[in-house]
Amino acid sequence: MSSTPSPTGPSTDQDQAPHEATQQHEGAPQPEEVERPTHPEAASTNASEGPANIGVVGLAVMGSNLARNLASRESNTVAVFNRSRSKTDELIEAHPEAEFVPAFTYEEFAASLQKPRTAIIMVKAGKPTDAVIDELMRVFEPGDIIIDGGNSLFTDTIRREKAVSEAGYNFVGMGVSGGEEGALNGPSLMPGGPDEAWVTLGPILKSIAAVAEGEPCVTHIGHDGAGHFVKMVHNGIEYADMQLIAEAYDLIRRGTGKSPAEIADIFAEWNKGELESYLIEITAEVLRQTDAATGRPLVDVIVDQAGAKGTGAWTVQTALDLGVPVSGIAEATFARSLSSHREQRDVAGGLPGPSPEDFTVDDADAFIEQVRLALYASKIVAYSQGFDEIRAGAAQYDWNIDLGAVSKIWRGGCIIRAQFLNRIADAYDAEADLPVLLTAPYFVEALGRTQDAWREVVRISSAAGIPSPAFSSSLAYYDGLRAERLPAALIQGQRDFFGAHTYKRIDKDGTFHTLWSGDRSEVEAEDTH
Ligand code: NBP
Repeated sequence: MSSTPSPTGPSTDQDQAPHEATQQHEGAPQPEEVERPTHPEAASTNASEGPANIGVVGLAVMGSNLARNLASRESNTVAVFNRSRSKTDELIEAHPEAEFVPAFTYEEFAASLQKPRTAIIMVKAGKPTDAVIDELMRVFEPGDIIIDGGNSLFTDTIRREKAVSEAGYNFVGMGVSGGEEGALNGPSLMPGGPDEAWVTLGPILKSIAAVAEGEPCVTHIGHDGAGHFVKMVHNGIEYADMQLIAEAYDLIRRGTGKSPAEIADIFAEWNKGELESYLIEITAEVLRQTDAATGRPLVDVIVDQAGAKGTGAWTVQTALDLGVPVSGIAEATFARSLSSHREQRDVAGGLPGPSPEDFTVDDADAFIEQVRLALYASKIVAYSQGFDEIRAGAAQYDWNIDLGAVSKIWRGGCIIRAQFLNRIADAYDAEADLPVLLTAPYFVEALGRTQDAWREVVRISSAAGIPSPAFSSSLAYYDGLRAERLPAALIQGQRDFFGAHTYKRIDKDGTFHTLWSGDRSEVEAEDTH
């Protein structure tokens, strides 16, 4: 398959393994529709078919863990293949209990699978993925199902789906979240692709996905690139959530002088309430960690430059193309970039402004509660913006995405899993076409009770010279959204002045232009907005 250039697959540090999977797949609904042999020996009676109902190509950490997860379900027999033989041998040797069906050529791999052959590719996004698809198309037959479980850019998935389906195969781009631990114990799965593939694939994926409140964390997101699109936005929201948590920590530390270990206790306490989430949970663990070499808090010996693998940037770039303001995700992405420019920060260190070192609050407990409320309000904005982007993407690419179902499959297995996602599911259950998530009654109530504190935290951080880009931008977005009138009117006037871009009037239909360099009278004009 010809390959167009694409960013190398992001993921690892954005989508790292949950340290402790809170939602395992124990009790996952078992496949109902498909009866499969459970052991290699119990091979199909059809001599042209192999014993395995599912195959995995690419046996690095994600592929081998996903293969082990699949093999742990009685309903699955798993064929495995890797480019270099050693990884396959190691997997077979280390996990005899899994009863894998190993293959050492693509031909053997195809022969080991029942029809329709179903194979999940777990290799690097970009050219490696295209190379494996080409190989599978060479040895598979029309009707077989090729699944890309890597972190591919959704537009690549759309391109691949078109090419692969034109050749008669089914192609599914699938987002996999939860890192290596999730792959092994129960990930959140976001498959796209055709309905026909979902019939075969659905029961297999349900057997391995994380389970949240009795429901497997997998749903058929929509056609072609829908699954990878939703995974991309998931990662973007993850950026925003992490930045907000980091800002909350920074403000509390500077304002109250508490140690990282003391702040760990605060986060652990927050994790019992409405902020309960995997990211809050691991924040407490990271803050509590002491560096063995120096005896200092680990967070104090880590270089303050945040890395990124690219999904945040993809989310923002796509949002710009779609015209969706995802300011929280953008600020979080840019905050990482800013942190990484150490050379600029060194030069700019002496710029005038208040010194964060001089900042203390009088009432530490009251301030901590204000920060908690600001975090919750900003988090609502970040998720609302992310869901807006999914809605816009669905409209643009003609995907029928059930936003409530998306929020449900993020409740377990993935990095942004959180109690809070139940509230989002409720909101979309009550109104599937909700135009703005934060206008759902539950969130209106939450924003009502949090916003005084939110404003106060933004005011305090600004006065103290402590950067809080995600808190501040989410508040600005919120106020922009609820404003009856915006200064965009002036911008239209400016655009008309220098570029004759025209404007609409509030009091009559039509499109107008002022003759700025003439007598400044107004004329009706063609719409050039
Ligand atoms: P890698 O991305 O490092 O994939 C390498 C594996 O692909 C190796 O085993 C390699 O074989 C094999 N491979 C095959 Br088969 N054909 C290949 C080819 N033509 N070119 C290059 N490699 C080929 O593995 P990973 O870290 O397990 O990630 C797999 C996918 O899962 C990636 O797309 C990643 O972005 C995604 N993902 C990762 C996470 C995470 O937290 N790590 C989370 C979610 C998604 P070899 O042994 O011969 O080199």
